[in-house]
Amino acid sequence: MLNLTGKNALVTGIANNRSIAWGIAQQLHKAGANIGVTYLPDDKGRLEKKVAELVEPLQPSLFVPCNVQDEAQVQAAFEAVKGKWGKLDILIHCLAFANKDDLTGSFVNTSREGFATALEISAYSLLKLCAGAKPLMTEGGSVVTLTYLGGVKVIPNYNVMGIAKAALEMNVRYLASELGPQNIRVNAISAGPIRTLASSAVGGILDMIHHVETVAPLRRTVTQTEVGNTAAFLCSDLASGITGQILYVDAGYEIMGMS
Ligand code: NAD
Ligand code: 0WE
Repeated sequence: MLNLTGKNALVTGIANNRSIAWGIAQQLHKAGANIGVTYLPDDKGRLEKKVAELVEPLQPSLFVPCNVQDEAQVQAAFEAVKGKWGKLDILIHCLAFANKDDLTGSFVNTSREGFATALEISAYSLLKLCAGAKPLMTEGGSVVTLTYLGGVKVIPNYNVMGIAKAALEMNVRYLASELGPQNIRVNAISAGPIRTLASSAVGGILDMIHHVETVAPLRRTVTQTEVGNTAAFLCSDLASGITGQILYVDAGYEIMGMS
């Protein structure tokens, strides 16, 4: 059975109760894992307070700031893991960012800075977090990241995020290859569209969700809990033979050739 008792799991990307990372954290906790949470610090500490209140029921043994653009914060986060837990078993990478301007209109006009920002936060960060996790995953480990179909097929307005997700998915393969000998598995979940803070900030997400509801084999979208259950599976011994994979949790939408 799925059992994560005694496993230490660091979860990034919780912003609110709609975050996919929150769905994952809850399912990892349910399976018995010890939870550590990182959050994106802001000037007024508002997000910190909100996230702290939200995750309280999971009694996280770690709660640390980690802006992935800040080397020192990333390093400090893993220092905290080392000090508190000694070893790490599970790393959840569940964050992405592109400038809002770059998620509408003309892709060809994406700025140099906008391109770099999206790739740095959404793709390079996986590699950076894996570098921090590697020396702490002394008994092997499992890394799970979140991707989207827009990294493989053209989805209107996803634009530079599509390039970032393509890079993220290739990161998964190179990381899986390099970390495999240490029994660290690296996989991605490609989730169908879900209403979250990030997706709701994008125009037309409701139309996209409606489209999936009419076309996907299961005639619906997926929930944060379903993504969380898949993440828990990937992090468990039940998935001990799986690495380097992109697993679609999208109600089957990806297989359809005509809509
Ligand atoms: P969300 O807004 O809840 O989560 C995004 C997170 O990224 C936030 O917690 C935010 O704080 C964090 N973040 C942004 N910049 C950061 C930085 N510099 N350092 C650290 N953290 C930073 O939205 P979500 O939809 O749950 O997104 C989580 C992941 O799921 C993303 O990778 C997204 O691409 C992916 N995804 C989302 C959907 C969807 O439809 N919602 C579908 C497929 C994949
Ligand atoms: O990966 C994502 C969302 C990524 C995202 C969203 C935002 C909105 C607010 C990254 N950066 C930002 N920056 C902001 O300022 N998804 C998979 C959800 C999503 O985003 C889309 C989608 C879907 C689905 C954008 C265009 C089209 C479809």
